[in-house]
Amino acid sequence: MDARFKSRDIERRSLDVDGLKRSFLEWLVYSVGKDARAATRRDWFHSVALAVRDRVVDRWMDTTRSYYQEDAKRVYYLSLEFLIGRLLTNSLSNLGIMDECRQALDRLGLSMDDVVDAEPDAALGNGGLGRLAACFLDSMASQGLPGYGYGIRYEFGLFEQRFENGWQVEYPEQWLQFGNPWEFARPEVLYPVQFYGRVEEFRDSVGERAYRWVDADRVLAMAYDTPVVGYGGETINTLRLWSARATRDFNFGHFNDGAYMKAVEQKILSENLSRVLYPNDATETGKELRLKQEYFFTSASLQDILRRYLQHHSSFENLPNKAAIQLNDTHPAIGIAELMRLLVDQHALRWDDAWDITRATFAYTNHTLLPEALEAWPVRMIERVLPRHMQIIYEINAKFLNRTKARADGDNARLSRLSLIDERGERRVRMGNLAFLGSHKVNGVSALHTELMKQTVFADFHQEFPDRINNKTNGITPRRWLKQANPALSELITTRIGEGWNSDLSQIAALREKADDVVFREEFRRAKRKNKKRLAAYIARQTGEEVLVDSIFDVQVKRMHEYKRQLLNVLHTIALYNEMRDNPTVSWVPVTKVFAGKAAPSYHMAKLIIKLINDVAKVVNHDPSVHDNLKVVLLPNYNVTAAEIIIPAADLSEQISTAGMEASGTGNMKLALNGALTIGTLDGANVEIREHVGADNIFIFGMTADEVNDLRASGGFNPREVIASNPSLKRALDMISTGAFSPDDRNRYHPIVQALTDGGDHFLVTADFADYCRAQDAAMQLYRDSEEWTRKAILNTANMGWFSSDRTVNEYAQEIWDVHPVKPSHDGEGFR
Ligand code: 8GP
Repeated sequence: MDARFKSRDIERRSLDVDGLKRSFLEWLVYSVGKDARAATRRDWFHSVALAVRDRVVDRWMDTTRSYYQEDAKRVYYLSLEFLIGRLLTNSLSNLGIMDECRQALDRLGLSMDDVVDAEPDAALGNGGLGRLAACFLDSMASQGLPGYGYGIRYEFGLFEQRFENGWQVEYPEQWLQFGNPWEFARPEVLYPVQFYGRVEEFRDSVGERAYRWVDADRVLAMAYDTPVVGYGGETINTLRLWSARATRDFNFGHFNDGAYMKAVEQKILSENLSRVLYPNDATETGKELRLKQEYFFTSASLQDILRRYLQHHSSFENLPNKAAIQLNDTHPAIGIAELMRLLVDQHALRWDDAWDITRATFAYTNHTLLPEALEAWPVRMIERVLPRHMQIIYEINAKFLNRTKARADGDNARLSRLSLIDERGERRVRMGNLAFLGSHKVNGVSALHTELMKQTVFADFHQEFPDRINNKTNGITPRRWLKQANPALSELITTRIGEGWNSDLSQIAALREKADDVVFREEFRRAKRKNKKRLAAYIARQTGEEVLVDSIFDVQVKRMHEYKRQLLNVLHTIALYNEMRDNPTVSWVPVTKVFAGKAAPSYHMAKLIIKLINDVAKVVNHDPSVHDNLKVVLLPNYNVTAAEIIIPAADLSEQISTAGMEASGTGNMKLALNGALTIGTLDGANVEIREHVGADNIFIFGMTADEVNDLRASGGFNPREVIASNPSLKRALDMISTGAFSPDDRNRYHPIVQALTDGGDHFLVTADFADYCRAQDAAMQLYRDSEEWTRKAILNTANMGWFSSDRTVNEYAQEIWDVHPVKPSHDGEGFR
């Protein structure tokens, strides 16, 4: 081999400081095309990312080869969202070369923070469901599980949120504008995906009735692969995202006729499929383009999965032993009809065999019980866009209902609830029912949520298939959410208990005994304070507001939604503001209320709540009579990167949804792991967090899910009575309704006041207000005793081990997927 190539080859793998430094420079000069003097921070980021990527490629290929050679069963995680965030720190940390990289940059006169900050945040998701998918990728790779993520490579991720005059304004998120150094384009991995057209019936070679989908439009799905680096760098898995390509870039005929727009029209329309992520969290868009996106990535992924399977197999009966496909909510549920189509129409399997294979291959995770978020596509639309799939869905439904009818004793109401077609009003396909029926396992994401699934949306299905529903409580990756986001605390932890917790978070329980150690408490507080200073500086940069580092950082960060009850927090803020003004001589515990979160662009109420928070902030923050004891900030553009700064700095974690409405929550886990105390309702995973951290170390308040259910069933309550009996609530609401926070438009908040009063207060904000204030007071009292507070904070961190997503994916692997870790053989000169 040419000696020059050989030395370069070794260089690409070297992990020492000098080797890294030389690689950075080499990439800068020969790929970015800049000289060190002229390079911008972004140029350096690209050079560093490409150099780091070099160091994972061999291991990535080894991993893929091992899966292939062992013909291992793979799990395919199909998700319309992957909220991965930045990858540089993540890759360096999982490869174990963080310090080496820092030193190499240092020798080049560069700061690691500057380089890290030049990376855009990959926001290919809305919220919890998308972030969970990203945590699962990290955990699958870290556990050595053969796991692939499949999704869409959106050209524009979740919108960038800015505040203009206190209102949310959305801007396009151009994360790919300067290129993406982590991905590998695979122009040769291309699958056709069809839309529209019609179905033709014919007789196959043995004279059986068969169908083919003809006269359809075609779009191509092209793959982009991103390596997913597991902890320790042993396993490198793949996230494969599809991008839409037109079958023909350009119509020469139109161009020659001078119709220049028309010449490229088809290309633009086709490629719109992967243009943008729908910014809807828990509300359905009802748009044809969304349905097409769902089918587009599902079909391409299934074609790819079958291609991989057929490399080793010549018939399909083993598919469920070699592939587990997890549906991340119903967005990819059309895949059930698509796999049936591929098996029956293209591979000529018998219907019943195809159905057994399909059901044994798919499993479905439900992430929300909110009725408006349960997907139901108009039959009319599916008939037009995916005509063959509509027939298949009808067929699945007919066979199922026929079988069920025999046992249903003429209970037609029950049959119509079980049907895949909702016949009330415009006929619609219930994607949840399709996902349930086409899967061998269906899971909820916390113990409470899973129980509620059995009692509510899937009650009839649960009766029909009592073994199908199971629980898999969510988790979070401790690598990103403790090790990387909170170096101060994670270094402290490691000095005491070693670094085993990085790959086995249950080991963090060894910190329990440190809660009684005064020296450790002092160091724990010091780490928290460091993080609070970092957040205070960030707040100042983002909002211009100066906050007291020694105030309680009371944090509510999540999507803006009425059920998450940011309004309850705002009402408490106003009540506290009033108390502070009324009692200026009391020595108050200073409080900083930190909010962040995006609202769906069409969700007017959520946007109005954003404006209200900003309006309240304006009044409170500039009122000298509260002596800086209270500050309110709403940080713009909440995303993974912002979360990494906010979460480690939190003292109090707001998890205050109406009980029964938050499926699980994962922010609650990140905050508790980072030593924040939770103030929360018995909702979602809060219930399990209480069990783990201990009832003494969490502030629980409010109605339970059963109480909420009973109250609603009994016809609700009269919020006006509740308000009249609570003077501080009444005063806060009166201020909102009379324009104390909106002197320029006194009626601005009429819709909010209306919803909380005559509207019946569906989310029970007023009903839970008094108990919430009691819990807030208890938290403030406790904060005065900083030793006791710290003790409880340490116990939170120490008791959160179970909430690692490693535990969660292992449960999926054992109880749903039946996949096992594969140890890749690295025979090359890899590292470590
Ligand atoms: C979220 C749930 O709201 C949250 O409680 C849970 O922790 C998370 O999923 C992960 O399981 N649900 C969604 O993000 C969701 O339903 N989004 C889809 C509508 C887009």
